[in-house]
Amino acid sequence: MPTLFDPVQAGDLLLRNRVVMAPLTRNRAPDAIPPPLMAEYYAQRATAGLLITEATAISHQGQGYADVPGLYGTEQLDGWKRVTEAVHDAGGKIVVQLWHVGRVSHNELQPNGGKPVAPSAITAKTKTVLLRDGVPTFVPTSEPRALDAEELPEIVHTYRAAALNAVQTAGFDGVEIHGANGYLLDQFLKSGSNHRTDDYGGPIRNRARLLLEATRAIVDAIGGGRTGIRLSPVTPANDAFDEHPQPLFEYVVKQLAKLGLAYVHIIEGATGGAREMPERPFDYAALKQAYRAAGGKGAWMVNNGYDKAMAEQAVTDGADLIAFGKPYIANPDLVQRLRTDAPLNRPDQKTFYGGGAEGYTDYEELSN
Ligand code: 8OZ
Repeated sequence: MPTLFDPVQAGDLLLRNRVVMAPLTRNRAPDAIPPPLMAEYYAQRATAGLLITEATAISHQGQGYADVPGLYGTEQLDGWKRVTEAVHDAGGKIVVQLWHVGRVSHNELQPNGGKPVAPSAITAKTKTVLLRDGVPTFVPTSEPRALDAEELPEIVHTYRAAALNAVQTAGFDGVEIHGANGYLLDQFLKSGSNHRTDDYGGPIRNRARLLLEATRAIVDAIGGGRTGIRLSPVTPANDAFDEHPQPLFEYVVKQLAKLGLAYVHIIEGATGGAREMPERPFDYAALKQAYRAAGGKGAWMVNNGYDKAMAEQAVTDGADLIAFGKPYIANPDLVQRLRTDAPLNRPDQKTFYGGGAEGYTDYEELSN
């Protein structure tokens, strides 16, 4: 029986253990450019089997928050190159999370101050963060406009271009498609945010179309073995809601099973919150079974509130990878701490979003 600390193959990626650093938004990239400090931050955590970067915008239109990084400009790519080199020098593997926020944005962050885009013109009941006089400030998201069907091929193309840039220019080992947490692809998937009447709305196969088109385009460009995807069937994050998530997500993973992905990454329950929501039940074992029965060979990655005991149990139950979020903010050497049952540093909420080195690169490592 493998343990959390044994190597595992995820598509083309041979990972040295099953501990993954989950994507964590940290808002420390002014002008969407990863600064040198970010290279230090990720390199400190390079003993993870896999690092997944913070969500990274594939286009200006895909931006939704102050000081989050992008992957569409030369300086952004140069900044990421510094990150991937530092991680590789430290012996780690790193993929970038490809992000289009859709309606979770604000006019002030959009090209020419325009409306954010969405499947339908329905404002998300959620907030984003803008800088007001340099101070990160929560503000309600703006009213979006519904995308024309004619605009969707361009968005698919943008995902493809970002994946190519990620691998060829920025030096990433692969990409993770952000299909979770109420952002664009999840907005299309779910009935609460998608009221379209064209080929991209209505029945499940239509609502899943954009996510699958984007995934196929990326797989075509960089190979399935370097492509992962993150899904959150029942999270309420960013006003996400679907009436029938079980058949929706079983359909999605059955289609993904044909694409030879490196991994499928599932957020169980409410992102960063409750794993069980009585009002939103979901059968995760059935989801995995649907993927495997359809021929899916990718690594199965689980996330949300795991500690060592839960992670070991999940590996015993057949999960291939466990993604840790908040523990990775405060414990750059999380793998060693888990291995030796050392106590964990506690993350400081005040420095999660924005700022500099404090609460970012200054968490203590165990002395060897
Ligand atoms: C926290 C703050 C802002 C964005 C996600 C990208 O939930 C995020 C995010 C998280 O996936």
